[in-house]
Amino acid sequence: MRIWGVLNVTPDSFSDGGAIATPEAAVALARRMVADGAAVLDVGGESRRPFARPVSEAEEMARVLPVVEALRDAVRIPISVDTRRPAVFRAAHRLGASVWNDVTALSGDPGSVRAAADLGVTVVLMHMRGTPETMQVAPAYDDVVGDVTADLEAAARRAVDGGVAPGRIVLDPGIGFGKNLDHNIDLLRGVGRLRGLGFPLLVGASRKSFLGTLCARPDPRDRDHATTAVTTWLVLAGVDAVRVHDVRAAADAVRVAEALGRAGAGPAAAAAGTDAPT
Ligand code: HH2
Repeated sequence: MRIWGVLNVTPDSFSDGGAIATPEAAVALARRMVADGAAVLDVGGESRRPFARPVSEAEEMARVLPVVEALRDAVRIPISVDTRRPAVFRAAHRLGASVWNDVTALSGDPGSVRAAADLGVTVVLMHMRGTPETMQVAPAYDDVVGDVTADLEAAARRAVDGGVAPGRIVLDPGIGFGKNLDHNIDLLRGVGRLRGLGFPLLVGASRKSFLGTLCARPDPRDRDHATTAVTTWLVLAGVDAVRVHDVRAAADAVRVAEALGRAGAGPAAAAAGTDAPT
């Protein structure tokens, strides 16, 4: 399991808005995330929280590009940029970004698929119904796992048909994007079906509001323990990567869950006395 550290350079992100006001602050946080075990840093300049207002392309560039440039010289792990705009990603790519995280699954702009194909970068195709401004109004699915699987399969096909190499595609069910509490739970429980599409899976549940509802934690910064529980579940479910704010906690969860998974310490083994609980 690989850990993607979230670096939001936005004044209004739902859990950490305004925490990174300068490229220097981003570098300091990035260094800590790398030391804690991050495999990728995901830089975002436009909040995706429900009902968020879009920022202009110029404003997004002004937020993201200086941070990407500063990170390029400071860390050795891949830098991802969370943007729905090909122009922003192209500019970030020139400065060293090598992964495009797109919550619109390359449908946010008519030039998105072309840009991803031209640049040959790894691209995250995330599932969302509607836009951040509208997605939580009345999300409805026949069968959320089946519907998300079909939508992601279609998004991957669109990308491949447009020239994106299949080996460059990562899929993401888009926890919290046009989903209610039950949808999010069903998706996490059924994440194994998404693996059947044959692409690596990234999941971003960190600090999201369904965890606040489940655990009665209205402040997103109080949701890291709940996030860690989800990370453990995702390791055991065979997911390839998680996108989290607290990299250190996730790294510990991954180590423990992978050790338990490897030991085959499931209920049957424990009952047979083949695995001591300590
Ligand atoms: N979630 C958020 C943003 N980008 N990208 C992917 N691939 N998957 C996600 O689940 C995802 C994402 C929302 O979380 P965050 O970045 O913490 O907040 P905000 O969008 O308010 O900055």
